[in-house]
Amino acid sequence: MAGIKENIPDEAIQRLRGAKRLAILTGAGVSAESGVPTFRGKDGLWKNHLPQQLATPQAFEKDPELVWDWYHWRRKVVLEVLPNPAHYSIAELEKRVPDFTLITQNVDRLHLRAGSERILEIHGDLHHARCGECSAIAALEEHQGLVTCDICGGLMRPNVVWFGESLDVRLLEQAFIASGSSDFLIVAGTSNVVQPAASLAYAALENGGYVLEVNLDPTPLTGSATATVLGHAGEVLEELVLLAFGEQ
Ligand code: BJW
Ligand code: ZN
Repeated sequence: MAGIKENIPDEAIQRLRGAKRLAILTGAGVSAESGVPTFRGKDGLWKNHLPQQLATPQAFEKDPELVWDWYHWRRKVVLEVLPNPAHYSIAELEKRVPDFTLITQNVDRLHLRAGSERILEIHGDLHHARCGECSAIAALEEHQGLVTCDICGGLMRPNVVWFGESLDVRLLEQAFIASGSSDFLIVAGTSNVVQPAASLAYAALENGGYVLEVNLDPTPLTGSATATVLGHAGEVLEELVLLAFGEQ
């Protein structure tokens, strides 16, 4: 697309090319071009429910069947779509910079399917359930409706992190170490409003890292990021890899 190349600062290209420790934080916008609805976009609504209201322990307590139906639907959606150039460009960057960490808020596993290996899924994933009674984890396949535990018979829940719940301490620590010690952090396709993920970019900035934001629109991070490129993540990241490392 005309203009993308001109919008990527030369300094970002140089710094990425020379990066020793690269971290990338992704959000729903990175999967948007695959056809996965974002959380806060106008396409995020499901049967008139706001995602922000379904992704809570309170919603599950009140109506577990409704919440499970939404997660089964989302699992089906992500299984029917393919990774896009944003996912593939990120997988390519992992090959170019040996000290690499991908931190994703996405639960769709599209990064894995695109070939990324070093991934911290800090908000969990859509393809597993966790028992509310015995904490057993089970893979989801043809499941529909409420999911019960094969081990104890208890009600299972999606293996994701809802609002008000703590993230896995070990994963979160690794995410802060990776972003805080990175010399280059790309923050792509996230509204950067959900904590603690939204603090990762500031950890990088405080330690002198170059933070390149890629988003369709400005976010609360935009004023603080070293640079922001407004555009589709697939196009911008593909161009960035090309400019920094040549032909893929
Ligand atoms: C494109 C594009 C294209 C589109 N190319 N770009 C401190 C202060 C205030 C509040 C809190 C705080 N600490 C904790 C909280 C409470 C809460 C929170 O952050 N609330 C804020 C909303 C105010 N956080 C929590 O509850 C967290 N728990 C926690 O911290 O525990 C301890 C604690 C609890 C309570 C108080 C204090 C401490 C847990 C957060 C878990 C978030 N879970 C979810 C659901 C996961 C499972 C599921 O998917 O169902 O995670 S919510 C949802 O938001 C999901 C996402 O991963 C997450 C982030 O969304 P994301 O990815 O940024 O998507 P969008 O839709 O918001 O943005 C998409 C962006 O892409 C947009 O900017 C578009 O422009 C862009 N875009 N197409 C490039 N093609
Ligand atoms: Zn159980």
